[in-house]
Amino acid sequence: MKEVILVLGASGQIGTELVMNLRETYGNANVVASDIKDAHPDVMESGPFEEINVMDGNRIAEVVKKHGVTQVYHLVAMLSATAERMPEKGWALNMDSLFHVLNLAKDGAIKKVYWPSSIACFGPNTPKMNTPQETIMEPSTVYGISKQAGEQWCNYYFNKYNVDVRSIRYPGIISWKSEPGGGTTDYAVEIYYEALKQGKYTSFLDKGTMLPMMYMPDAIRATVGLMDAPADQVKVRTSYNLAGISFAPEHVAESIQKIMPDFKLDFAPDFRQAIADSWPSIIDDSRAREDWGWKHEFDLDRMTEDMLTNLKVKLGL
Ligand code: VAH
Repeated sequence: MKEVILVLGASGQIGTELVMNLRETYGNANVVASDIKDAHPDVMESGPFEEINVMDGNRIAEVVKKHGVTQVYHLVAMLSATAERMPEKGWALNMDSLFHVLNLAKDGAIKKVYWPSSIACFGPNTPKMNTPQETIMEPSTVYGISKQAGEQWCNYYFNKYNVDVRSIRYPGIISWKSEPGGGTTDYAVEIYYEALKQGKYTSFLDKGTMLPMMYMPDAIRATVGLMDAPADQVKVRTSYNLAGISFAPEHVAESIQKIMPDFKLDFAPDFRQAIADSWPSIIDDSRAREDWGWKHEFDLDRMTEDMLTNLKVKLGL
């Protein structure tokens, strides 16, 4: 049976690159991009795009039927910083949209679902170093609560309705092609733009704020790798811990200064510091490595070199 994939959130930071990666594998016509606004020109010009508001379950079902969709990657979410400003909207968007997609799978309209969780599902009393796959999970943010709840619903739909839904607890993700929006880890993207534009950056997270992070190519490879794994290798049906590199803002500055010695970093922590302080620093992803062969490839310096090289072209510098 031909695989046809629908990506919800194709205009977002991850969706933009995931669509392009999936189209290389499945063929442009077999990967339908969707969002509430137009996506990156590469996405719009390389294959089908449908305008979908994920709060409208009927619209999702209509597009699934129209294109004969077999798999849905549901990437739409209100991220941590934004959701703290509008808790009820954040909860509704993150949860109601997940139910629309899970119920499509329960009803047999689609075969497989990908839905990302986040290290935000952990909270202040979760062990911060080498955070285990199973541990204390008392998130203190709207986004984290929605991700923890979503994980439990994914596990419920797998056990009760045999829905093949798979999930990864993404760390902060860094990329150059599309910018993140509304996240607490966004500093780790902004710093590269500002290094090239201004030669300096003021971080909204303080010195010493170590967080789990990952370069986009690793995140895409992990996402597709999990979805391609044989179902019997996917033994965790809440969401897999995934680790790449953990660093604090000053570590990024040191990495940038190896290429741009005059780059300057200073700190002005804002409300997002409290969010970051509630999250782990280093994640144990041994279960993902054991179950489906995960291994990250980018370290901080290799990411820095790739970010600066590509951003210079993107910014016309
Ligand atoms: C955020 N980028 O900052 C997201 C991510 C682990 C953080 O989930 O909200």
